[in-house]
Amino acid sequence: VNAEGSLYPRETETREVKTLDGIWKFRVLPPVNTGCLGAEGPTILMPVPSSYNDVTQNVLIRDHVGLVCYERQFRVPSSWSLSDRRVWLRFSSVSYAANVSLNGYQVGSHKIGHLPFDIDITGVFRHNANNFLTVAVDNTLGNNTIPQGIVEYIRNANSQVHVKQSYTFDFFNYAGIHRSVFLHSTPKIYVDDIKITTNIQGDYGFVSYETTYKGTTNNVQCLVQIYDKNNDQVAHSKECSGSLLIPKANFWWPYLMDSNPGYLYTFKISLINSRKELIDTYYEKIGIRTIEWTNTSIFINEKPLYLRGFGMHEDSDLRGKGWDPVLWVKNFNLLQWVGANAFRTSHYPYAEEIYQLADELGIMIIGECPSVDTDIFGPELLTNHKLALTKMINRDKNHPSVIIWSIANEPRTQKDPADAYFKQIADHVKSLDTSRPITFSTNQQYYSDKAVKHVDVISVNRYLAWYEEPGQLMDVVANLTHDIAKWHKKFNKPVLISEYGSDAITGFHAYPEYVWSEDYQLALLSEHFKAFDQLRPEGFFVGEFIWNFADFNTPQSFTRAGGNKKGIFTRSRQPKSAAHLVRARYNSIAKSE
Ligand code: BDP
Repeated sequence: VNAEGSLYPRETETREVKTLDGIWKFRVLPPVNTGCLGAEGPTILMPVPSSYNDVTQNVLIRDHVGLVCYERQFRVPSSWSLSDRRVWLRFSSVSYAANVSLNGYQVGSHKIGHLPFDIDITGVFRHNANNFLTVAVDNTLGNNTIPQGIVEYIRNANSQVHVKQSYTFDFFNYAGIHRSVFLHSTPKIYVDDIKITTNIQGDYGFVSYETTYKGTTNNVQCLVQIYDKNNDQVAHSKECSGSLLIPKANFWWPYLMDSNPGYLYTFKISLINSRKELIDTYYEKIGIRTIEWTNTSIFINEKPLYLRGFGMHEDSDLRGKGWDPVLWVKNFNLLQWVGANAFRTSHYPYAEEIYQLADELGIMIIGECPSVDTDIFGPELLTNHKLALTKMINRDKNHPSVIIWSIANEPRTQKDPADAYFKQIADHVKSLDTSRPITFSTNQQYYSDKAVKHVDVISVNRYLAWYEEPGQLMDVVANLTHDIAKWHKKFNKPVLISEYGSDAITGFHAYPEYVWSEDYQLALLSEHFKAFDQLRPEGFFVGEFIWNFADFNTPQSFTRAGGNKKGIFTRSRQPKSAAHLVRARYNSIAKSE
């Protein structure tokens, strides 16, 4: 791998992008094979992007553990073969691990699905001929992968052995080429990265930027220009790194807090050679806003924030975790319909296009790294966990929508080693970005958690009247208000509830309310709302996130009826009864802002 893929592939005056999405060839490898090169036998058709699990009629493909191979051919435009060009392959997400070969040679490999990687194939691809691309994908999760899993060998009474992947997290371990694959071309000397941070003062906006380029040691000049929504230039500079002032700036505001939420400027960087010729140019959408936090509150543009939203998943029928613009434009329409202003990318970084939509619509994101149920806190896991955070922050750092980093979900923070482990994780994130607060979702108690002290915001997952005392709705308000207040009292930090909810089977009604019915989900949410309304005036409670936005698939278990049914929308994105209640609440909170 030659690059960590910080810049999204975009067409500009100097760059071209082709998609390699479409129907690829696919085969499942028997366990004896260690790679795809030389693999023989029939292939089947497989769409990219998609998880492979739910596309076929074959249970062995759905539940496969180990390697699969994706193959396709492509040709490269002759203009890309010129000596001043580079040609790249960009994989937006291959879960979990990928080995990429081109024309029979390995050209790159990557671990940690959910995050992109770029491979420079200049000098390797064939000009004027077909190129054979093979991607070996391994979905195996072990002790030191992020997230962790266990591979078991199950022996039956006839001594036949089969392999089983087990894991404690509660979503199906979908695998495959999950997001778009791009073939793209940049100049040989190219803009490699851009880092933006913003500040405000009165109605002034400040944009601090650092740009880096690669491919030469010669003197290259930069030209930085910032354009507003009408394409009028509002600032410019010849410095490759610096700070620009924008008078009367339009700030980036969240959805419904302002009549013009999600205002984006375009940051343009151009590299220019000594003959004053354009070498490379790239455009990044940016929002001007500040995030600040104290021991009680989070502020956006100096205004206190109250977050109302959901934990979500990348999940849908047939495509599993495959990026799908139809699904996500619908998801954002539903978020707006219901009046939400935020969601958490539980439990991994989502497709980059999703953050682009959130930037544009003013929906705030708690960006979570793919560490779920972190346990056995060894040095190798720590290294991989830090790497996952580095890659995530590298990819997502410029999105105004991302307001908080979540470093894990429900790690086993009651254990002593979690203290030192999470101190190092938190320090690592702070060394990369000090402009956003950090959190993780804890399911521990205020008296047992050993790691919350290392983060800025406390996010609590609680399943009152569901996993704890199912059916006992009458105690929710008293117990939840007591619990949340204790967290603040002990740690003196802002607190939000990052998960709560109950499963509801669409169309199952039971009144008086009974677990698993739509009526029970509605009543359970409404008891929580009473608790939140008591907590808000206390001044340290900063947000409520329902688990979950929509129903989603999980591993098979007798506690899951066709997956997790805690969505307020079904898996096909239709509202359950509770959605209407949430809509009334979220919109009325928005009106009071
Ligand atoms: C929480 C997990 C979440 C699960 C949820 C549930 O953070 O991933 O889906 O429980 O059981 O503990 O519904």
